[in-house]
Amino acid sequence: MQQYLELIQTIIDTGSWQDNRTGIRTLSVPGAMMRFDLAKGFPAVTTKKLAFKSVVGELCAFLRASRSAADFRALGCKVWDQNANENKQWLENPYRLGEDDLGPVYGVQWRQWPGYKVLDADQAAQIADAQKNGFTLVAPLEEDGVKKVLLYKAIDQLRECLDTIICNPGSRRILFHGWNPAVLDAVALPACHLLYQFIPNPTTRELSMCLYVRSNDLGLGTPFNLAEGAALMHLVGRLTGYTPRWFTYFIGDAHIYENHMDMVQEQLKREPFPAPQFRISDRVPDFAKTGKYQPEWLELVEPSDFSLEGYEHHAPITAPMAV
Ligand code: UFP
Repeated sequence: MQQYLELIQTIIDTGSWQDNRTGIRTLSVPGAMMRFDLAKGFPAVTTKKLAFKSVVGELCAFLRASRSAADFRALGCKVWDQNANENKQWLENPYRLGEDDLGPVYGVQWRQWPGYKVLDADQAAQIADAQKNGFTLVAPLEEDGVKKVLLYKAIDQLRECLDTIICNPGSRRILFHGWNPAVLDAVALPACHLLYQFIPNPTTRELSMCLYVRSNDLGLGTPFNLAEGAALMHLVGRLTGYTPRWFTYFIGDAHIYENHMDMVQEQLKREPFPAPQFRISDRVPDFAKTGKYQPEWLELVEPSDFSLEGYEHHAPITAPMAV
């Protein structure tokens, strides 16, 4: 995790102070990148304690397309409580469905991206093709006097990524996106980690991934998001028969909140420990051993299926999350 500490140092050395919606200033740099070789270990922060249970709880909730902070809590992740129930703007939002609701956040977009097509009613071949691909006819429409039809499909982007890794690993189009412009007004928090691209190498059977995070809080967010991205690579690798390799992590706005400065300064004084190993329980089928593709395990996996082995870390440090 030397790269994480180096990025903190770069922000301290070269960043500029920025105001933002939270009311707590940040020291920020525009654009940053880290690249981890997962063959050398799991990118868990060691200069403080990583909230590993919370990380894998959130991942399981995303994989199940959860939109309620109660579901996240039930899986061991409390980080959504404040966003669901304490952000004034969200509390007043007409799309909020009541206590604990978050709107269609991350996992809903990953697994059930709302896809619509408006086709001319006389384009029978197009309509038939869309239906073959899982779109269902919702309603007839009329636009400028032209008869049309509206079709809908909840697109399971993540599942389609796994299918492509299995069937067409040479594809350079294996990605899923969390940033849906049509729902930005209807979520507690617009996606921060938003573009995931898998790059399998069918010769070496190694799976790499690039992740783009538009806005990342180095004190609290980055260690969490890094661990979760790496855990996802391990899970996807297990289900498709690949070994996780290069994890490249891009940040748009990389920042440290003013009230996290003591936390990160303390981390810079600490000597990092070697990277731990990540384990997934034998319960989760290994494609490389069984040769059987079982993508339904994306939903069946439980937080207790994930563990860290040999995780040595310094004392925990907490700091308030900006909401
Ligand atoms: N944030 C992260 N990672 C996440 C997440 C939020 O770093 O996974 F959900 C931080 C980034 C930023 C704030 O400090 O939360 C989101 O605010 P904004 O939408 O204004 O960028």
